[in-house]
Amino acid sequence: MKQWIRLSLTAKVLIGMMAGLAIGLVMRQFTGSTFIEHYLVNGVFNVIGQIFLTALKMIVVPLVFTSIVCGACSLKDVTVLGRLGGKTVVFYLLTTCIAICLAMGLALLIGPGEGANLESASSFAASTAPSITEVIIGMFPANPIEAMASGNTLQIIVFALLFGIAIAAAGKPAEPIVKLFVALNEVMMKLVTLIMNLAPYGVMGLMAKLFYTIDLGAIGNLIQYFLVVLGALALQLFITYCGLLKITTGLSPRIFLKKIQDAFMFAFTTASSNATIPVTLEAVTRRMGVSNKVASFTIPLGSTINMDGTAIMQGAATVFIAQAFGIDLGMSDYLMVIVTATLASIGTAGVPGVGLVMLAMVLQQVGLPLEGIALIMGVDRLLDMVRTAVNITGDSVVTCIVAKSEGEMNQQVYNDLEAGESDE
Ligand code: DAS
Repeated sequence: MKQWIRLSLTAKVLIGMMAGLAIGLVMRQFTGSTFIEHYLVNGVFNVIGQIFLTALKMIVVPLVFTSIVCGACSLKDVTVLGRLGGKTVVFYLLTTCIAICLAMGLALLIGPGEGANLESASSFAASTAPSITEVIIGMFPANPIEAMASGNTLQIIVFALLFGIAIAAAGKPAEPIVKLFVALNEVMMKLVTLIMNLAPYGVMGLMAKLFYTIDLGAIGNLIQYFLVVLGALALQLFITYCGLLKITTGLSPRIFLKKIQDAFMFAFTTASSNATIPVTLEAVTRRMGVSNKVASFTIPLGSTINMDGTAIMQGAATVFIAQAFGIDLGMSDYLMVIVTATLASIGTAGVPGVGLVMLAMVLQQVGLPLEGIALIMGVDRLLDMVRTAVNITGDSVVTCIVAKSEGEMNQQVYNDLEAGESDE
């Protein structure tokens, strides 16, 4: 027991993950047993996993609201926010476009769908592509309470920014509110640490159920597609992000990768950028020295509008499905995929499986058979875990780049490998 307490959170999560995987594979040997299915898979393991996920999601809205209000009201010069926001969005869109081009280039090179010769059959219910104007207008909440109740992250971000700026503009009379939100933010971070202690158990439950239910047969057929997506995700992680970080800030990518690992693991096991916001915020502020003023804006914003991992899946899947159904796509089709997948990621909330739903929108845009999605559904849950981890890593890299350029990063903390190690 004493050894367990001394272990780092990442080690505990990894042990929880391996234990869940092993339990899931052992339970597969007894598929069909009512006891296993009812009391274990959909009972104990499902409950533990869902409680952990729900607890993380429970704190996203209050944490995002308090940390952005805190960040915004400490911004003395509103133009800083304009410059900060502009830089953030430009880098988010840049990394997403690079991600899609990487994925489509790799899929065209490898040709994972070549020779499948599938025929088109039933259709897949698709959602319509939000136009640019709809996305922009939709960012402003008609009712901020409803935005919080429905977890509309983009609308919460916009309201919190405006509310925080108004507090700063109100000056002395609003000082008690500033103190209140600073205290609230501290409390929220403490709540994050408390909930993170549930992680190893929650992760074990999530993985046990996943490896009991996943269709292993499907993975054999799609191993090429699976490897293409993994390859593109790895290129984005180690080439795009590490290259961008080094070139634009001179910061060490090795230190960044070491310090992002807790958030990376959380995103991997929860497959939800939104649920991982608290952990990502802690990683970039306490471990990398980014000021809350920047992180409280860029991280929640990134978990909603910046999903490079998802864009990689959509780019690779589009090429894979076109090849599998023997459909030749032209350059204009590929450009349409880039625009649609980027828009799709802007309007997509960071929750499990949402990338697959938005893929329907991308396929429809280029006239590909929607049932192609059924082809990749079997392996999507596993890929969702990896691409979500890449999504939050992209958010964190851009946060470091923007913070460094704004002089809002304590480089001493960044370079200190022990800084902000989560207290076990
Ligand atoms: N799971 C989503 C996220 O939280 C990504 C996806 O579905 O592609 O980022």
